[in-house]
Amino acid sequence: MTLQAPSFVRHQKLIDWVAEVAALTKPAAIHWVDGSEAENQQLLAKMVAAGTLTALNPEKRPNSYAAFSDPSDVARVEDRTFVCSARREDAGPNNNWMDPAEMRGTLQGLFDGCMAGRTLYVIPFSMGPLGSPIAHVGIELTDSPYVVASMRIMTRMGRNVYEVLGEDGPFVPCVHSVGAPLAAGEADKPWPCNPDTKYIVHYPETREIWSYGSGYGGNALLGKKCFALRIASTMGRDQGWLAEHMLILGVENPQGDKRYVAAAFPSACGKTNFAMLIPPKTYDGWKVTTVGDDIAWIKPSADGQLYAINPENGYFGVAPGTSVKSNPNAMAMLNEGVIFTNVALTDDGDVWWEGMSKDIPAHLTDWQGKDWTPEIAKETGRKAAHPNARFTVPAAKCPSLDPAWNDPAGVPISAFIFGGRRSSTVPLVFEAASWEDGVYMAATMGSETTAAAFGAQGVTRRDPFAMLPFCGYHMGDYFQHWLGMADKVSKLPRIFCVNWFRTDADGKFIWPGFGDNMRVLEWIVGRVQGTAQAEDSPLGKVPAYAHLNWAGLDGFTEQHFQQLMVLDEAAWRHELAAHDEWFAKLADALPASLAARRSKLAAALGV
Ligand code: SAT
Ligand code: MN
Repeated sequence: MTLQAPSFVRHQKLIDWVAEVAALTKPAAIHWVDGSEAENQQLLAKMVAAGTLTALNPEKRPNSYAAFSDPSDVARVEDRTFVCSARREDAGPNNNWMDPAEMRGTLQGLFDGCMAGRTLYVIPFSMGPLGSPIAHVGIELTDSPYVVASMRIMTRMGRNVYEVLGEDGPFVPCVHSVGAPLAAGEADKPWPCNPDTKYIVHYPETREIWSYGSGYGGNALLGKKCFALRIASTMGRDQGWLAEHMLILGVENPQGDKRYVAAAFPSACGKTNFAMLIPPKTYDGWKVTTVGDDIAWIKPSADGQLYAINPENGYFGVAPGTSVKSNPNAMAMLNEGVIFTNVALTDDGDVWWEGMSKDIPAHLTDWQGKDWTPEIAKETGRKAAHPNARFTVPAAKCPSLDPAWNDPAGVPISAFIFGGRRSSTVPLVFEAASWEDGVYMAATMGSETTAAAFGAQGVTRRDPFAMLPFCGYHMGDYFQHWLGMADKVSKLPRIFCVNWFRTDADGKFIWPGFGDNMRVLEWIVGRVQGTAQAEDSPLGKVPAYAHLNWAGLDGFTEQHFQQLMVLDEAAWRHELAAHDEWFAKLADALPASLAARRSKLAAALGV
């Protein structure tokens, strides 16, 4: 094994750190990833030979692959995710905490020799456009070639990152192992991982990430939730900016007035679909463009506005439910050059998942390699694709990609939108009367659990700012940080709340959703531009029926609209009690102004 770094790496501290991790993990080889196409092809071929990847039929889906994970390794593991700040109270009630010294001891034991028989890959990556003042660099050390190929899509990855780093530039060190060392001569598994032991660990003070035992998604692609949200949120707290679980989209009206909005939704609330929305036919001359679908880094600029970048370079989207109806742009970008994980395979070497098409194939190989037919599904309830099956695809392939998506300066944000999945209580849309009111609504946001999520269905959980699993410090301090942004920028974005998921007495969605969300978006940007009308409500400003554009929407009446907007007294009494329960968990860290806002809201609602 050679420790010799290639000539394009001139950063001695980085070279020393790689040597240190290699001495601990004892890999068979070290590969300094350069990000080239030739290297990528070699890795892909190696994974096909190892059975990790299945090459799809090139006539159906060129340059595309399917991976199938171990059944123990299919999603983020929140109960195995830790924030190890020096003080327990800094991690807050929203994180699992362990003493950093104790955790380092545990991990030292686990990482000792954990890469035996494997290659240690050194991945240089930039979250955000290279050299952007909003971007930050990370280095991930991993023993998974699947992670290398995925990081090449999801981040700006390759040797030019070393030019940004120079000889002593800052980077976030990320160490990842699948936790499955190989004895001499031992055959590898197609999806190596550690079924019994998983740790996803963050040290916020030293800005380090250590991940053990999983090869899947946010557990292993450490630039995503671990760095871009948990570590970056603490960097934002210390440096005066925001790292958020938000999509970013552009809306341009026929007059050419263009605005950008950032929107936070919990999982399974249609974030990727909203980011790639195609307006209804009657919206001639309107354009919706995509900057990002999952994460936003937002910094104050000299002109008094907040500017956002998408720190990612690709989409790691949920496949099930993605169709030409729900997201035609996503379907178009999945035509080639995609890595799919845990989808089903058709008999002619293509992919399929639940909700992809009305016609259900007569026979499939499911994500676990078993025969699947509609009859088997009916009998056993077995899904062809795992509910958390994913596609990994470069952002550049998105047909609605915004021209400024790669702009190092970012895009100016005019509005923040917060939304959860609520079958009752929360109206289709409202505008907060002030920054503080908006922070209150985001801080108390709830969402109903879905069949895809672990636990009981239809239970409303608080998921403030859609950041509950991703805020790397005490949620009460995070709320205070948001409140404090009001002093950092002169042109604050407006704050809006939406709910696409209200249901009628039969449990059916009242709002048509998807492209028709444009009608709500038009009102939101109209409010920002000063052209859209509104009336007062206890929650803030709301549209009357006549204030929205209904052209071309058949079968949706004023009565439906009123059903979506009604404030039910009993439901809101219940809702405020849930806010109280959640706020009680934050104890002393709850900002006083949010507690005060709660009383004002109760009075306004008359509950
Ligand atoms: O697995 S990821 O964290 O990357 C995706 C998600 O859970 O939203
Ligand atoms: Mn997400």
